[in-house]
Amino acid sequence: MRPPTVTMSGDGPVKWQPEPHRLDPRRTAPSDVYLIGHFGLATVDPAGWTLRIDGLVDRALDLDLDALRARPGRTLTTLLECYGNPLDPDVPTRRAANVTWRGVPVADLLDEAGVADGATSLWATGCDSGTFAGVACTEYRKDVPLEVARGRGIVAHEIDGAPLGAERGYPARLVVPGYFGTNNVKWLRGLTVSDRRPEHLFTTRLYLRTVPGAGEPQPVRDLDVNSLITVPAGGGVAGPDVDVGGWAWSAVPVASVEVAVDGQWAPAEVEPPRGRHVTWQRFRAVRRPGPGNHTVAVRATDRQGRTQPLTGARNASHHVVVTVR
Ligand SMILES: Nc1nc2c(c(=O)[nH]1)N[C@H]1C(S)=C(S)[C@@H](COP(=O)(O)O)O[C@H]1N2
Ligand SMILES: [Mo]
Repeated sequence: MRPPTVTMSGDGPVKWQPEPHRLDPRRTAPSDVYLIGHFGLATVDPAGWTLRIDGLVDRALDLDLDALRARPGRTLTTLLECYGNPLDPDVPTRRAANVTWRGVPVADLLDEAGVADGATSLWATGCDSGTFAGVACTEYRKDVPLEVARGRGIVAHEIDGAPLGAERGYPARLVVPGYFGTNNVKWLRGLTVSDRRPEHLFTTRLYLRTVPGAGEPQPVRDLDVNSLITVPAGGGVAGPDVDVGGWAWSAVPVASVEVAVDGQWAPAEVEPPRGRHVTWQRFRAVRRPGPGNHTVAVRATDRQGRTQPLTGARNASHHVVVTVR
């Protein structure tokens, strides 16, 4: 197989995100979905592109885009959230979106290839390459536990009913609902079944963290508990009532949300979880803080009892400053 023609955008990492108030609709418009490319953005010529499924399989598969699209697809809506800059992992970046994807279940592709006994890991490789943190890489690569990829992963080729754009990972990307964005490999060219984790900048050197109860740092996978204020946008508000709203989410359902005005926390209303995959839950609170400047903050607690920290963490409480007239 000849490699596909890939053109990199060229000026190093790409990062873009919308203002939080643009995330108020339940489903994020594709043009409001934040954008990350460690090496820049890749443009892949579909003519020479295939998705190769290989490694510990009975028969390797090479699927071109028509073959992928011809397979039975599944549509799902789930949360996409960036872990943040892996070189600065405690800084909140608040890059999140709720996205509808369509693609082919990883399970169907694995069944067709036939997975050998003893396989535990699925390596996902992108077409992009370049230098990140001073390290030259011949590809972007991540690995996910085989059973998780089989249980809920899809190889997505559509976003919101249209082909993925180049910025979103065209021709195809891996989507693993409930896992941080970094695992959702764009410009996907390979899925390799293995019995071990791959050594790579983005698997064993970056995107690791210490978790309670585990000695070794663990790869960042399951989403943290987190939330975002989408209204008010900050700045001036009419008052006297201030409507506060936005989204809360976690790898498990969110149990409660609190909203604070000037440090006084009180419960907010939060809708029940919906859907089969991790998605965000709307919260709402009405406060009457009186004229003047006020800090409005949110924090969520999930069903595992995890609460967002107020400061010093990637998922620290989000706040806006409003002036009530
Ligand atoms: N091939 C490839 N896939 C990638 C990345 C990348 O740099 N290269 N960045 C990852 C990160 S860190 C995130 S948060 C998501 C962002 O997806 P989006 O740009 O479609 O929002 O893509 C992931 N997949
Ligand atoms: Mo990310």
